[in-house]
Amino acid sequence: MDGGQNFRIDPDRLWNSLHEMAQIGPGVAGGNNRQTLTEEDAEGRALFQSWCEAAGLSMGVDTMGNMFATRAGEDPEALPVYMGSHLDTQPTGGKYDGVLGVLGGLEAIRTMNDLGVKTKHPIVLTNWTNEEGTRFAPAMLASGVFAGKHSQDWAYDRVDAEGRRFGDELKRIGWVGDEEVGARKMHAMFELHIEQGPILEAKEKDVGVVTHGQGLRWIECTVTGKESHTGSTPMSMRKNAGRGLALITELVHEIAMKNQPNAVGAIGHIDVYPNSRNIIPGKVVFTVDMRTHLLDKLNGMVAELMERAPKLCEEIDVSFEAEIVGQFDPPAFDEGCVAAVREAAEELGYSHMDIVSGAGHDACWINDLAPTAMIMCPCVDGLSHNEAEDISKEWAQAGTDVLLHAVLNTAEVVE
Ligand code: HGY
Ligand code: MN
Ligand code: MN
Repeated sequence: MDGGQNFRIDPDRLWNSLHEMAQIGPGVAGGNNRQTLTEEDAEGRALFQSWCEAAGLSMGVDTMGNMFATRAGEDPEALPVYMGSHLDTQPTGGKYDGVLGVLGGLEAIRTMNDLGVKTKHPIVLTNWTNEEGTRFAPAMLASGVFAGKHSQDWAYDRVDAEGRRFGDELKRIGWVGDEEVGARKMHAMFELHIEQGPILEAKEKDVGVVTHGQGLRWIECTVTGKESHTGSTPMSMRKNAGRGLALITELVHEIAMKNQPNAVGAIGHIDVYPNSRNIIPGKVVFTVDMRTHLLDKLNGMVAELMERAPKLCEEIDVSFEAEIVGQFDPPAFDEGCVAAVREAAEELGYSHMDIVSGAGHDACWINDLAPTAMIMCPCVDGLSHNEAEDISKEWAQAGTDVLLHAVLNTAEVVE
């Protein structure tokens, strides 16, 4: 892109927008609790829509609540270049996970407007509904429906811990759009996201050029024993579902450690029933999260869990059931889009390295529909999904400058 070296975003404007959005759905320790389909999510969506309209974008919303803000191109027949990520957060989330990708895209568009840049292809900025999957499993639910991985009916029937349906909550907050999910076609898609890991900071790199992502399996397990009195039930007569959770927690850790390097496993979601101090747990429902970027290794990890967990439970006289409630295979991002990211970083003089994404992202599903790549910026101590998540303005600037250039180079600037 001629003169591209001079195309730089306004880091202060970006930083101000990030922190204005962070005021919506504050956490209790400086981060955010703006969970999907809550009043706070609706408030964040409304603010984002107002900013998009102020930037001259036209907003479309589909029946999963995905938001699409379009900047017209010179050739309306050309498929658009998409950017975007998600505005929903974890219950104890940070200010930048997902939000940087949405508001970084907005800043890129604001910069295009400032510079009077015209592109052949239209440009569309997206906010994907329910990327986190914490209130309504699985993660990347709405981008998954968009990519044809789940039916909308199945997605609408997902329920939260209080039994509220996704479809009812989306309607309640007033964000059921009229566009058919997945009807939109893309020329390419770029997602800017914080790394959520320690590599870029440790290697002192400004930008991560994401070549691949980890595959993920979320296995919801139910261990069933028998509720009884914690005081009067002899140890020999107990059917303690809590012990099943403990044994499987260690098993998941052991399987991940056996598959090093580049394999992870943990249990983050746990519901104990009846969860009374003086009742032996009769049932424990929990979700195993296993990930690696090698498909055969991932399938082997899951197979070992499914082979050994029932035996461990049988030995302590409790039962084991499991259901996969979320999954995607390791994505390899489009080489052309990855090259556009790498060239943009070089053109702008930012230090960069190739990296595999540890976390899942909407881009992982969109990668099955259109050429897709991701740009990552470092985060302090690699910490994320924690209210103390932090990045520097300079890191945000570098990632957004690279996003701007990768998108403009792909959307073809018209002189
Ligand atoms: O789970 C993930 O990797 C993403 O943060 N939803
Ligand atoms: Mn995210
Ligand atoms: Mn996240």
